[in-house]
Amino acid sequence: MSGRAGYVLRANDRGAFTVASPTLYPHMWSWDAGFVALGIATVSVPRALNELRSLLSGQWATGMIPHILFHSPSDYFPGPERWRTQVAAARPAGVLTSGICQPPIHVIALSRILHDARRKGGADQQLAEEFLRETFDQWLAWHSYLATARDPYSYGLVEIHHGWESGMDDSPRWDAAYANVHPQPDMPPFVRADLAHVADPSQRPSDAEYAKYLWLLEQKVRARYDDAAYRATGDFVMGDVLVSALLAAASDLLADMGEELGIGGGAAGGVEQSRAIARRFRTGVLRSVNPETGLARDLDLRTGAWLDVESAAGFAPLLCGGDDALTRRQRDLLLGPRWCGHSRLRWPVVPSVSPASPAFREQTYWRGPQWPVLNWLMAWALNRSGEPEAANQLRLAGLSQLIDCDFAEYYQPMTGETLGSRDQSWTAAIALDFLAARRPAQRRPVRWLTSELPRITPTQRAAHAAADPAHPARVAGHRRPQGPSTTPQPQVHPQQRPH
Ligand code: 9WN
Repeated sequence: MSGRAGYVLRANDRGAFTVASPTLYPHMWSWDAGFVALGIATVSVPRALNELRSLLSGQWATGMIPHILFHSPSDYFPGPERWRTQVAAARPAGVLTSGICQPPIHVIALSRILHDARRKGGADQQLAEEFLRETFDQWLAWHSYLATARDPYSYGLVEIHHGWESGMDDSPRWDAAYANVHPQPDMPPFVRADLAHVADPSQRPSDAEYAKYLWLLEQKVRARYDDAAYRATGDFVMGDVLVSALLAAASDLLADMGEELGIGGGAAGGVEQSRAIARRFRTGVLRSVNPETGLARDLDLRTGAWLDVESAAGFAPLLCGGDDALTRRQRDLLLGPRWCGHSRLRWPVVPSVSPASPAFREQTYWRGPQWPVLNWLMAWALNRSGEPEAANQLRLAGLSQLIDCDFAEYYQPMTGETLGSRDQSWTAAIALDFLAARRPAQRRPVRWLTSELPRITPTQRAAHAAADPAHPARVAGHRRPQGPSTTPQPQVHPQQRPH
């Protein structure tokens, strides 16, 4: 398996970067690149670092890392001519990109690469530490972009402007949001290219969903990719718990690595900024948890409504930590009969939506199928939370699922059938990482929270809306009046560092 995974990554290597898959996704995708880099690090630390270096070449002046870097022409749609990022002053020179972002997995990947490099020692260690010194400020700028431009009212949740930004394009997490997305007749016509690359169109989002994806893209262009302008005019403004949890975890790691190498010191330095970002978003994630289900929830920032959908994003608290009792509860839930332990699953691997949920669809994209990278994330989180046995259970099940070495994009959970693209880079990469299995469990209790978040009550949101014409609640109010959320707001109590 490891030989075949290596061949897949080698075949998808275009020199300084890896395409997400050979035909369906012939470009560099942001969060794919993070997983790819950590997998490649098991074989070559320098090549893994180059992957991240290439990705950073597309960073915008705002700090945003775009979700696609278009290094060469292809039939992928929507390509650069549709994104028209030349309207944005902040776009990078020298490489064409999309104009939205994806989950911030990169510094988590970098910490794994550094770990491998230190284990190998010598030139690898030197290269990795040098890379971190060189790029620390760029990673901090990326995280700071998410923490400011995408959380202007300090709610502790990263605001996303498109389902693609969540990485889980058509997840039922976003059904309520997309119900408010209305493509207008002046949207340029389009022809999809993705369906030519899959065996069965029902594995992909529908045409109606695509029209909405393209309409949001159009709204971003019309706002000239200015986040505040989009906030005031765009149809999709959602607080994403998974992105927020990854930001918290990645910010912790950036601070840890900075401290170890003596980078970004001082009270106003990068280490402190990273710690503050981690605290804010961890608190935001924890207070999104529905006490009844034990799952974290996304927040519709236009209406103030928490969204109860049984998607794998509900396990966000497992990724960022902060509440040991909740971590144990989520571990049991994840391994239990609504999730990995569901009796009809071919492999006990995390599905994108609980098979017990009415929203579950067994072969439609992010509506149920199993995505190996999600399983990797859960195993990583369990290891980090001091749950090595549970983590190993997911790792072994994940490897069993990949035994045919197709390295598919996603899997039919009941039959184990491969779906979507084959030879998907990130699937091969996580197989390499799972196979290396060289890392001891690292218990890292994280309890730092903040008491400084404003409460997301109707009153508080009204105050923010009154003060800011671009506040999503105000915009939603103008267009389609919504009742205030009546969901009780869970309280988060700040806790102290345990050691
Ligand atoms: C849109 C590349 C990407 C992944 C996403 C996955 C899919 C793109 C698409 O492929 O999205 O970004 O065209 O469907 O949903 O998570 O990064 O693998």
